Amino acid sequence: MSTKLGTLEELPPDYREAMSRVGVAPLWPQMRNVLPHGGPVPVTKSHLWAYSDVRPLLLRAGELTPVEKAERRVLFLADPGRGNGAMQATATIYVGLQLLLPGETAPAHKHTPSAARIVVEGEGAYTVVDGDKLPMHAGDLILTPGGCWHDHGHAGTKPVIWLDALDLPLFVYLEGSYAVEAPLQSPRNRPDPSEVEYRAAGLAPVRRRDRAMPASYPMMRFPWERTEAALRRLAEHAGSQAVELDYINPESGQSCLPTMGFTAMMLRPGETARPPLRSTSAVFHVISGRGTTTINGTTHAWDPKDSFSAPVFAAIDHKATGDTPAFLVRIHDTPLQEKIGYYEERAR
Ligand code: GTQ
Repeated sequence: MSTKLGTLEELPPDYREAMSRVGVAPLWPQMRNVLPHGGPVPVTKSHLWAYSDVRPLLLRAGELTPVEKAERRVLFLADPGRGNGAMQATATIYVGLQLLLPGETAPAHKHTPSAARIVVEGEGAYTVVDGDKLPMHAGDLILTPGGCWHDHGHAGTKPVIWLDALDLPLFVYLEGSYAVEAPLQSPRNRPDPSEVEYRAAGLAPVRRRDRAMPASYPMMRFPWERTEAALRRLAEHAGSQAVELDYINPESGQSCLPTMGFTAMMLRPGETARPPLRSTSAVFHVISGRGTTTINGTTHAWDPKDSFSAPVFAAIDHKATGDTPAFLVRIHDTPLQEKIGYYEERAR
């Protein structure tokens, strides 16, 4: 059933002109572009961004552009499938690497897109989210959900670099992306909820009737130390199963952000992993360890702190090549796709 559809050129010039004049166009010459048979044709092209390439450029931005002139000093990962300067790594995922130098602050704002950060390098930085001061240690996942105030500060002595993941492309597509600014927040003088209320998986604070329900985002910080320990323990009993943990909202059990999903993965030394084809695109960020990932036939060799992208329905094969485990975080859009009744997996 693959009838060849008519083309624009087959139509008489006067008819084509008449259509443009009234602002209409025929569907059939473009039908297969928007509804290809059998599966989508991804625009995203898989790419590896080596930290050793990006880091010096980011540090140079620290010399070239004061934070006051940047608001956020970020180099973003541009999908080669969309041409140079595309502000997205995949269809839905924006990823940037942000530099904050000792003593600098990035002013408070809130915006409609949601963000999460993964700390890549350096100690002493913090993000204040709706008044909670969240320390940033290597590997930590820190949420700044849409509508939450956030500013960044750095009380350490060496540059701090973290990865930002935002659902910015989606909000730009919705024509819904905007920000509001405010002065720096004065943080509460107490540790953030991940250190107090949500110390252990499966335990949540008792709420009295006279107390409001918890915020929709009760826990904004997921310390890497606990994530790695949980993965290592899971690995001891996982057999041939993938060692993976999703970051979730501890009160609702849902994904930690509305559209973006974050999944921590451990690859045991020598392990190969062959996930199903998924309808979600992804950006993988390497926390530690070394390995290779073959995506649709192209092999990326990765080192700690590198990031690489995978288009929708990509055939993915991971392999840990070092003699220690490799830890990665997969950033994806499964929560969005599930909400719109679409998420799909196909066996390989
Ligand atoms: O740190 O708030 O990479 O607003 C892009 C937009 C980071 C941030 C980005 C932002 C931020």
